Amino acid sequence: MAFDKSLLRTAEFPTIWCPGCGHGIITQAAIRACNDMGLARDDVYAVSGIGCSARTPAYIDFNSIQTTHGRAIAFATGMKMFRPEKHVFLLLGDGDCASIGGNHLIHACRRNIDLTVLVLNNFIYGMTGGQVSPTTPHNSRTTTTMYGNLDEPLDICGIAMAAGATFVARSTAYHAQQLPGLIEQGFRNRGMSLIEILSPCPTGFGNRNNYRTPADMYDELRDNAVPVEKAKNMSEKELEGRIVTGVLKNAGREEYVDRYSAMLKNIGAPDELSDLASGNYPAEPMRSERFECRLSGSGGQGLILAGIIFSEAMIRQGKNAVHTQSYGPEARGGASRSEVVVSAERIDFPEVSAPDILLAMTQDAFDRFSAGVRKGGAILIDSTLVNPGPAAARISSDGARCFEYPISDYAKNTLGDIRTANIVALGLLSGLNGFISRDAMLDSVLSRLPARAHDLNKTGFEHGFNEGRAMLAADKGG
Ligand SMILES: Cc1ncc(C[n+]2csc(CCOP(=O)(O)OP(=O)(O)O)c2C)c(N)n1
Ligand code: SF4
Repeated sequence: MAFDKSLLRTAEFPTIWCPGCGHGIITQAAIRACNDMGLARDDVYAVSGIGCSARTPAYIDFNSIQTTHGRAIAFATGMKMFRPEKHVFLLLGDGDCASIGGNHLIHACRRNIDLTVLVLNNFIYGMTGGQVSPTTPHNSRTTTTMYGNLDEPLDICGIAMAAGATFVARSTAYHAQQLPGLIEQGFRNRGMSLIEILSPCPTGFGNRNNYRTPADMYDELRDNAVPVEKAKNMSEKELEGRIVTGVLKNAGREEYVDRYSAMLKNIGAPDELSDLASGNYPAEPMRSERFECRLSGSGGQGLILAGIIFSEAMIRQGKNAVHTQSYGPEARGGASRSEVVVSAERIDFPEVSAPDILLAMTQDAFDRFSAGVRKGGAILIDSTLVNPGPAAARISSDGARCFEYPISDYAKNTLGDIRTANIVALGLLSGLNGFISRDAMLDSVLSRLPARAHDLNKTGFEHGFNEGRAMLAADKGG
């Protein structure tokens, strides 16, 4: 069994773990499993939530991420969908996995997504000082069950099996020799794998439950373990208080990412995208590899739709584009934001940090976002609703340009339909930015609207485009 120390981030040592804690043994077993499979550093993503167990990715030199408490499976699902070729494995505490994250666990098992979840079950919330967890044994004492735990412990493996995980196993930190093999089987299973590993917590659990030393806790794991093959011939009574170890379930079933890929193929998604990306739309090249756009205002102004249209226009032009949206709980009137990242390259980070273009269609949006525009970028203001006031001088001294147009007034009073304001704004943005093809944007607008709305919106878009071009010419001239 190999152990490649170069996979440890020794600069992070010493670890935070207390003497006798089982988490270090499990970390070592995970590294051994990767070594035995010949996995390179870049083949593996390690994901955790929050807790003593969740510190493990900090000590292993894979691509690692520590996420929020209980949400690691959700993050890992996104990572697996985006990079299906990677081995994504998780290191979760029993609280992380079965309390706050219990729902994510159930649904990941149901989907049979290709994740390997190691549950470091120490029967307690270790990091926060030893509160009761879903796996705390009946009658055990914790800081929140001082007179003994009234609840029965949750069987995490049982839940995973019932919910549809395809590989489920159990072991303990005492069984250090057995662990790498089980973890390797989990990695090799194409689907959801869960390996529960009982891990002594002398500080939070042992001290309160009459274990004299950490070694007592390991002795108990040794003495109570029963291999699953032997357990099959034992009665329920004989199994009381015993730990059934080994592979509890190993049953293949179609994996989620594979099903998703098959669906994309069936609906012809790749062809559809390449049809859209016809690339026959002349436009100036973008100034930078990555271009960010933020469309901000309030609910009901059509900014989410505008963001989708913007992204699709970029794809038509042969670029990659990612659209994200954020809006308040109100259907109308609450803050609304639509963001688009455009790049000729693959987009790894989908969020806008310093936009090249900001559209502000409410005063609140302008006040919140105008300071964050990139140097050399442009702000388009709906002057019907926004007064830039003294901020305009600051914006130009920051190196951004501010353009104003009465978008809402024109949509409402000239076109006679306030709902066209978002399309007028897209016309203005296209006119102001040479790298946006007028034809690509207009085709995207029309493809997203019903035929009866085409004429009005085409008029609004073209008016906006011409006004944008005129403002740009005046700006350059000035
Ligand atoms: C959303 C949220 N809720 C609560 C906490 C506080 N918190 C931090 S770790 C933890 C529990 C840790 O227990 P477990 O997941 O079993 O891991 P262990 O520390 O025992 O390894 C809690 C409740 C938090 N950080 N975030
Ligand atoms: S509190 Fe418990 S789980 Fe946390 S490091 Fe210490 S022994 Fe390990």
